[in-house]
Amino acid sequence: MIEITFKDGNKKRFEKGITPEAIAESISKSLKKVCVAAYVNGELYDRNRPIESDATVEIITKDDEAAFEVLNHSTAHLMAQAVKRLFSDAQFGVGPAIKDGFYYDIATSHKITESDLPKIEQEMRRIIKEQTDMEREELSKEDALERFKGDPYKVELINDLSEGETISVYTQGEFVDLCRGGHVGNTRYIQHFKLLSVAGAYWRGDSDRDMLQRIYGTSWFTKEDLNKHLEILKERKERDHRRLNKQLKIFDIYEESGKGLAFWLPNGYTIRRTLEDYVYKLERKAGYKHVSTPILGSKTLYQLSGHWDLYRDNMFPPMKQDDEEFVLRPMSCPHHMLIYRSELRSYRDLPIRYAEIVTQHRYEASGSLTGLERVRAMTLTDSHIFVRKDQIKEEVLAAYNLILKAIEDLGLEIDYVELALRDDEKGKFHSNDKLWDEAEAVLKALLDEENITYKTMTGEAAFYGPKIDIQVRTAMDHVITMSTVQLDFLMPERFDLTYIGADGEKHRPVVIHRGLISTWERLMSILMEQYKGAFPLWLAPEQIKVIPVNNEAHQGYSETLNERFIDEDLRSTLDLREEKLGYKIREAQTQKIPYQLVIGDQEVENQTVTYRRYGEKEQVTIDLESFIAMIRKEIREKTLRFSA
Ligand code: TSB
Ligand code: ZN
Repeated sequence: MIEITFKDGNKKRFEKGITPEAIAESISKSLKKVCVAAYVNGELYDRNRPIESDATVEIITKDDEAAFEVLNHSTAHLMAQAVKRLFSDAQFGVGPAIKDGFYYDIATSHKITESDLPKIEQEMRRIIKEQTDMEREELSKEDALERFKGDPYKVELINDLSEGETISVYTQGEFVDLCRGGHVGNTRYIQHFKLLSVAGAYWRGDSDRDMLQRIYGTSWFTKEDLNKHLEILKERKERDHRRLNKQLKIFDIYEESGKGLAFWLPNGYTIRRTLEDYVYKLERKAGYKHVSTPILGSKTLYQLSGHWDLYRDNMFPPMKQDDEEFVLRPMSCPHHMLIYRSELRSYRDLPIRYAEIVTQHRYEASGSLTGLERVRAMTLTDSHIFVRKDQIKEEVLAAYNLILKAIEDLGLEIDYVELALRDDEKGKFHSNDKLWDEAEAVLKALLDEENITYKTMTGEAAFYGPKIDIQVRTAMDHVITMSTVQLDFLMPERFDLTYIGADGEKHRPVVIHRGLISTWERLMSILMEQYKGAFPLWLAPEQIKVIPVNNEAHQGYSETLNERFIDEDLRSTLDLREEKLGYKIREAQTQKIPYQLVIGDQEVENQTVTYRRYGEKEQVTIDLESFIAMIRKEIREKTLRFSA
């Protein structure tokens, strides 16, 4: 007999070899029904794995997060078995459970496409009907290597296991897989799943190694949960900026020109220029001075700043010319340090706020590139603010509040605020502990004093200092950084920046790095997803479309209107194509143009306009001057209309 201790401290004796499922049954029939697996002394056990000695046991039921993982991981195995039956040369990499499902990486000569997925699902259902047990077995390293010989991926995984680690394999029918567990115990427990997509994935994420084929799927305990999840996925897909872009034509990325290098198309570039004007104005009001600095910098500049040592992985390699080496800048901070250093500064000059809309390049892993959200060439709404220590708090707060104002004007939603600190990973952060401790303490105290709710993340700081990041959630459920305020005690040291204090002595300033509303690229992806293309009037690439009912009769007045709107700095176009009126109106509708004007006899005669606002049904006729006044007001106030 063995003694089992439960979470609540209760103890009970059982036969040696009792399984979690049998323990659950001994408590109640209904617990057995929802028992998926168990933690036995903290280790994940399958429901059918015998317990051999005294232990604490916590039953995992369907509602626990761990159960979802067990189910999805089991479904990955089931899928692998089905794939192996269909494509007999298939070999397998790793197949973990992930946030909303699972994937498995597969090597096979068959090019797997989405059209294969129903076939694989069908084979999976066949295996479910076979009600195959998933049985665990523990092996020595030699036996494991013997079992998987001829399977290079599994052999590599086995060889990488540390000494003394238990090696377990799971057998279900003819299919054997190296796996830590846990599993659901029998294929019949897998019912409500769907295979979702196929992608390429390098073996162990290393672009120098084999490219495998990855199938993604998702598995749930009830049909309702599965359907609910599929509905969410569908909505996400529809809101994905890469998909919306097909209609909106904001940007494009061409294989021939390079991955992660976005081109701005007319619609996108119009929005970008509008945003540029907006940012310059906002910053002028807040006391920033605008500068412009070169995109190329000498390698020595980046050695001095610390980027070369601590940020090189994110930089494109240097270019050699004559005796000099240059890099494409990944950041503009060093340039702004030089401007600061070029003059003698007094304590009375501070704060000095240099702002620049900076084009920069970063080497991002090709697998991480996502439309406009993560690119390799980007233009950042950047600033470096040089302050005395006694000005840190005020200036960080001012920067933070300016960010909030911009986010509000843009109608965006913040997911949360993050305080990003360093951890002890080598080669990622500068090594002066004293400077780190001071900078981290200042930011933390500031957030606490201001009652700003935030999450702390270690290991996410910049190499030069801690940051406050403002995070948003994308359609694909990625959390990404939109805005940032960073405290830097390092670069002022490395550049030997000083100012003359009231005491006549030299002092060291502190630098605040501030990203206002991210890069144009990332911001545009966020705006597209937020508005699904129905941009508020002030941002809309085309604000007014003038459509004459009849070209011959109404062209003159329509042209007058269009020119007048353009003179008023409104983005208006005239549709004189030989198309049917209904067609033109529908097209303006699908392009989500905020104001569609239909001009006929009445309008010409009365010098009025008849408009329909995007997303609204009724048509309104008003005189021209009132229309212009209304539009200008809507632009000035940056009115948000959630009519997407
Ligand atoms: C704020 N030196 C600071 C600057 O002064 C800096 O560069 N900080 S950063 O590294 O955090 O980047 C600033 C912002 O750029 C990020 O907050 C993020 O919004 C945006 N960004 C970073 N990488 C990418 C990328 N690959 N694609 C698009 N935008 C990016
Ligand atoms: Zn910077």
